[in-house]
Amino acid sequence: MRVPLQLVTAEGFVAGDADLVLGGALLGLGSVPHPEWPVQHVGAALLGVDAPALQETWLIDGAPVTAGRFEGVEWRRCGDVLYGVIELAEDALPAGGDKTALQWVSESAYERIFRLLDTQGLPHLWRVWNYLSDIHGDDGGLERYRRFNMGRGHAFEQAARSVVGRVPAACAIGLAQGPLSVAFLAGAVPAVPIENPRQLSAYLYPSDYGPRSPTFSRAALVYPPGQELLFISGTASIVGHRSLHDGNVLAQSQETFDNIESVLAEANRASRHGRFDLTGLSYRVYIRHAEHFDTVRRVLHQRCGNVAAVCLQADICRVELLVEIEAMGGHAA
Ligand code: 3EB
Repeated sequence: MRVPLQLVTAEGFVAGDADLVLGGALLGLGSVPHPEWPVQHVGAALLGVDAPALQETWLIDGAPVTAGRFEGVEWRRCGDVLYGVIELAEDALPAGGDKTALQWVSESAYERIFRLLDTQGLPHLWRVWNYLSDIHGDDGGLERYRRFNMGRGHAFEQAARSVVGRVPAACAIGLAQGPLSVAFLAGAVPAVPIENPRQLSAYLYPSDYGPRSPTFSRAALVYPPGQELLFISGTASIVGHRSLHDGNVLAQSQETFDNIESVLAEANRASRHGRFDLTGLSYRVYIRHAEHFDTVRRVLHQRCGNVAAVCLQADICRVELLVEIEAMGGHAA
């Protein structure tokens, strides 16, 4: 029987049937075996789970899986859907430029991804997961997240991708350590980008937030064969372009769900195959301070019911933001 593209979460490490696996992520701390498919290591403490790590695995079936390693990008493909991961340490600096190491690896990671996608004939990035260490650290007079944005945006332009409008859903999260890590889903057909009327599009943020605006959409509808998936990007307590409720995790959590509800309503307007509901999505929740976990979880359950959620202690890309939440869902098309 054909398995639609679906994300399965398990405690610890599960070997699984490689013929059905596209790739995945390992969320948590400690060492874990590396399976034979691309895995993004998200080295952040899990909150509210006893296991040291959770394994998320994208299952798919329908065409033979092909796989490879291209310029450091580990990838697997099934039909017209491709998942890949690239991890780049910030130790290689090109000589003589004015780019910092992080800026350069950010640019390089995306350049390699776009070259792979062009080679594979699957040019459309759907969803990207970005992780970098010390996200607020200074990097040649600019915050590291801002350097990351300079590199990412430049690579989009170099690869002839739009930096406004048709851009992928994403998250960009700070971890205590580790290389720049970028995982992605891509396909043959473009994603349908969704914006949030409560928020200025991130690609239009003013230069107060850095010399180059971030390159992501608030959400994306994507179309693997026979399916419609919704990816809601990392969402925080931002209205317009301003962060709200400095120091108040309860109010930030509520504002975040107001934003998620709003972008979900936009997605439902654009959906071709039926509605998505808050209670039917699965969530990844990033919490800056572990002691805020109970408050955030209470708001999550008040707003969404008893949904599937993975909670991680991690840094959000603006210092004043205490929580960021992303979500996904899917149904038959
Ligand atoms: C925001 O709304 C919060 O740089 O890819 C959320 C999702 C955020 C994705 C990214 C950043 C990114 O601006 C931060």
